[in-house]
This record gives sequence, C-alpha cells and structure tokens, in this order.
Amino acid sequence: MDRLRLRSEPERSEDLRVIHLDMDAFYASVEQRDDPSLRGRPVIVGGTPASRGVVATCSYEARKFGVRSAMPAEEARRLCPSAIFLPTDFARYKQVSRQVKDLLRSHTQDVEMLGLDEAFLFVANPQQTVAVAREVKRDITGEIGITCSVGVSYARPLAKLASEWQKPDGFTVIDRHLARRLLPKVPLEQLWGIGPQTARTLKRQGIETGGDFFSTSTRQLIKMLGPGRAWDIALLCAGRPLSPRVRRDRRAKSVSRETTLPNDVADPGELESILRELVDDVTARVEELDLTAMTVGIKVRYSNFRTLTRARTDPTPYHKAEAIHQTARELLGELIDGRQTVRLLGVTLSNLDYPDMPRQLGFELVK
Ligand code: TTP
Ligand code: MG
Repeated sequence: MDRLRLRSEPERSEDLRVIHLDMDAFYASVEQRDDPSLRGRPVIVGGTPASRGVVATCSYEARKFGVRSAMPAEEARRLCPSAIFLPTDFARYKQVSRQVKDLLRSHTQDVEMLGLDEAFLFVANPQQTVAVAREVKRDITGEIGITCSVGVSYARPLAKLASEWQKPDGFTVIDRHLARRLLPKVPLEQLWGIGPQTARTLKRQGIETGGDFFSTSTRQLIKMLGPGRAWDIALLCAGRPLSPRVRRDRRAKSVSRETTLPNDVADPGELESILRELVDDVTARVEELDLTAMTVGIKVRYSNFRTLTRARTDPTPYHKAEAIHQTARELLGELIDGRQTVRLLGVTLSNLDYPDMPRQLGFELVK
C-alpha cells in the first residue's frame, strides 16, 4: 500500500519561539476571584436550569462531577446538585481579558489574542522563551489573580496542545523530540488546525491519531481530504506545521494554497487534477469571505527546486470557479512540458475585491 512519506527534514537546533496561554475556567475563575465565598466550590456560569440555558463554563470543582461547557444547565444540576449557578457577566470578563492583554503586551509586543481567554506570544530569541513564559504565568497569577495554563513550543498547534496538556495551572514545553514521541498518539481533534468536521470524517474511517493517519494509504487520504489538506495534516501530525509567525493584518490580500506532492510528477493530466483541487480550495475560501478575485496566480517548483510563478489579471473579477480553473490550467500549460518533473504546485487568488473597498481602477500583474 502506498503510504504518505514526508521528505526528511534537515536537523534543526531547538527553536522554541511560541507561547500559548489559556486562562483556567475563565468566567468561573473571575467569579471566584471576586467573591471569596465561591472559592473551592462548584461554580457554574451560564444559563440556569429554570431558563433551560446551557453551561458557558464551570469551575474545576464542578468538573469533577462531569459538568462541561455547552451542557444543558438542567443536566449540570443533576450531576452536581450542590453547584452554584451564576449568570454570565460578559462585560466584566471582557474587562479582565483587556487587563490580560495589556499584561502580555508588557512582556512582548508580538501578542495575538484568540477570543477572551487565550493568546499566542512570539519570542524573538528562542533561548529566552521558556523564561518569558514562566514570568508571564507568574505575573498573570499575581496581577490578574487567576491561574492560567501555558504551553511552549516551536509552532502554534503544538504550543496550544502543550497548554492544554496539564490544565489547570499547567506549564508544558513540547520540543521537537517530545513532539515526535507524542504526535503519533495524540487524538486528531486535539490538534489545532484539524476542525471537528475533519476529525469526524477521519474518525469514521478509523483514523483517530497521527499514527493512524500515517498508516492510511495516500490514495484514501487524498480522496477524503484533497491533496492540499491531506498534506497540511500530514505535516501537522509529523510535528512540522507551517511557519509560527503572527498575521497582523487579518484582512487577507490574497488567498493561496500550495502542496508538495507525495512524489514528483511530470504527467500534465495528473498535475492538472491536483491543480483543480487546489483551485477548488482557494475559490471556496474566497467565496466564503464573500469576495471576488481579479488575479489568478500559480506556482510551480520543479524537482531541481527551480521555482516559477505566472499570474493573470482580469479587469472583471472572476466570479465563476470555472473561469478560475480555465486560467489556472492555461498558466500551468505555460510552465510544464510533460518532461520536467514537479515537486510543488500552488495557486493564489489576489487583488481581492472587498465590498467596502473602492474598486481598483489600475491594477498590476501580481507575481
Ligand atoms: P475555554 O478556554 O474553552 O474554557 P475555560 O477557560 O472556561 O476552561 P479551561 O480553559 O480551563 O478548560 O473558554 C473560555 C471561556 O469561553 C469560558 O470561560 C466560557 C466561554 N465559553 C462559552 O461561553 N461556551 C463554551 O462552550 C466554551 C467552550 C467556552
Ligand atoms: Mg480557558
């Protein structure tokens, strides 16, 4: 059976640069901090059983009884009759979240908040990351008055996995060595970057861990996920996720997708079908954002690593996926001749038209 094989990666020195921090039982901890009589007791924040609401979160004391976020409050009360139910005081949690953010910014400018209670921090000097992470954790507990769990690693999904590893009040470092040992056993739904939908699709086929993923045939994985997604997940499961950088500008200037092929390919028909999957993927993402693109670009990396790009801009935005396919196919035709073997293919849609942005009149070819 043909299995996914990743090209071997040059040995790298440790490069722990990413910190992920997640507050413990956030809403409930704020409540316990502000009312000492609640400390050490099962506290449930969210809807009440009477209003047929659901649990937003609960203190770790309540978790011992099996209470969880998103559970009907009625069920939570059955599991834990002694629990204290409190309404959600969103304004207060938001205020604490702002304090957390300011504190994090005083440690490093490279902070990316995700929702109210979690954040990624990026540290320039990897020698200092663990020390920075310890200081941040200590200051959050000291100055904000609630505990958090912290993970340190070399890429975002692994830092996130690390912070969840020993909750609450945890501190976990996942270096490359540990990542290689853990990942084959980690349930896929715990990997940030694999959504619940994808995890369910894979689980239905008996693929529950990184180890299962690699013992599945390439053909089956590509059939289930498409080549781009299959390779992204393969890299994730191998502990080699893409760049750890922060995106400051959330408004995308382009949407792209590229994939390193399992084996080098020269056959134009095969390359076209892989290109089709990539185009489908970027087109779906652009449509999801309610945008249109004026430029279609492709990238080809040959086996000798020579990389060429081609792009074409159309004055009327590409509204139809078929038109994008057609252009991408033509551009590919300019770069392959059936003899040269290709190791990577990519597609980019750019010159995106945002509904609130004045239509650009002059545009240039984007390479
Ligand atoms: P989480 O970080 O998922 O949960 P938590 O902080 O309460 O607990 P822990 O991290 O220790 O596991 O979510 C942060 C807050 O978001 C949480 O305090 C309440 C809110 N929330 C909801 O309102 N509904 C939900 O389903 C979830 C998961 C969270
Ligand atoms: Mg949390």
